[in-house]
Amino acid sequence: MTRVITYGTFDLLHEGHYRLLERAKELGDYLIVGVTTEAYDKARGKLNVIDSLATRIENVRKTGFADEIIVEESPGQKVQDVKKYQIDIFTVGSDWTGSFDYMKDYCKVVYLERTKNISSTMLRVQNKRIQRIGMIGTGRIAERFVLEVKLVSGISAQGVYNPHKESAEKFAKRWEIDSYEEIEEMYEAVDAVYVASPHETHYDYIKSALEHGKHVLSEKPMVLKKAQVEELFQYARAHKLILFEGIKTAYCPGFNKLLGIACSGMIGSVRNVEVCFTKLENPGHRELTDIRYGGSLTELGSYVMLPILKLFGEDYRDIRFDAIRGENGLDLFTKISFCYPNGIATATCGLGVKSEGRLLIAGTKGYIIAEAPWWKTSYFEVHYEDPQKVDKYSEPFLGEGLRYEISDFLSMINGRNSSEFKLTRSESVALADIMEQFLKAEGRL
Ligand code: C2G
Repeated sequence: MTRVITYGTFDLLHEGHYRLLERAKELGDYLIVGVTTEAYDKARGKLNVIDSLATRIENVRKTGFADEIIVEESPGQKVQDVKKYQIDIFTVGSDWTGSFDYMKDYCKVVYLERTKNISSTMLRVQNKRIQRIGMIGTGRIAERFVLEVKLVSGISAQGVYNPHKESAEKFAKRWEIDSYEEIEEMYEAVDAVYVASPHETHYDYIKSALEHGKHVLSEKPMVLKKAQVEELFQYARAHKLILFEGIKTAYCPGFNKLLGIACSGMIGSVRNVEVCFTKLENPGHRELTDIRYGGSLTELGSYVMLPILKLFGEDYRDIRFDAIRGENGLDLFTKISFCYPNGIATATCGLGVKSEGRLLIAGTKGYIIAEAPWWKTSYFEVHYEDPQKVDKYSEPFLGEGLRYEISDFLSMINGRNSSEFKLTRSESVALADIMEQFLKAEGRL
């Protein structure tokens, strides 16, 4: 008798899960299914699991494929289970290919092909609780995105579009999703769209996705002109669609904790914010060769301006840009100085000059300091006049951190707007406005 085991969360059980269980059962005579506990999913960074453990177990039971259902509570459990239940084959979907090769010391390991797309018929039956997202763009950020989507329950990466057909096909093959030759094909297959194409193409893609009735999560900077961002938000609102700018820092738990403390009075009234983020970029990359839309500010400006807008607001009295430019005129190192009625701030970013990345918030009673990578906030300190007194705060930042924004985007689609304050529409408008002012001053717009 061949004994097979597989594991999963099996939240909002869909046909991908069903097909996996069906084929797992066919691999042998006796199938054991391990269903993850809430605590284990939390520990491994899976967000937004909706069904309770009891419901998920019941749904697996109802498929009729499991001969036995167990609960998975910790990372080391799989090896123990294989020994305990005398397992011959461990199987899991191909989205995990390679991750469980260590199990080969204990039993045979089979990666079953992941189900690429989830059909609309199934979703109708389920009351459409799973959002299928299509991606525009196949760059580095799109790769991170596709990995992180996997860790948010209730959303599934369906496919990818890139006008360069070959890039789309290559990407789709690598990540086991569909690729579309025509963008219209993608719109038909998805509920939401992730825009990760070059900056200057965002506006047209966002507009067309909204016009096709799709919710949109756009990479930052969403759009480089104030009037365009206002127009898109207006359209989205009028058509009851979510338009969301993906600045990952804004949604990460550590950063929100930091903002909470900055506003709590612990450091008194905030009077000065100094933010810096530099990332030396390969001179051959688009960021340093696209002489119209490249450069430090368009690339990193959203991150460094975020804490300032969050803490001081959008009504600055004065703004000033200083930049060090490369031979092609692009800004390699840029400083924005803000004057507010009750405070001052500088946002510094660089692709061609390295500096110490930090976020420093000074108040009338003390200051907060978060060192690089503060944009993935996981640790910060609060200091006071008395140097002996230091309060230390930490908060996990999981993986690439995109899962937080994806989870908040999903909540908004599902009608829960409690995350909207993390990056408001007017903050997105202010960001676009500042980028536009800079690009105009540089003679690039
Ligand atoms: N799956 C699939 N096709 C999909 C979605 C999921 O074949 N479109 C498979 C996954 O590869 C996995 C199983 O269905 O084998 C359960 O998926 P999830 O519930 O998302 O659980 P997962 O996070 O993959 O848990 O210890 C837990 C396991 O490591 C895997």
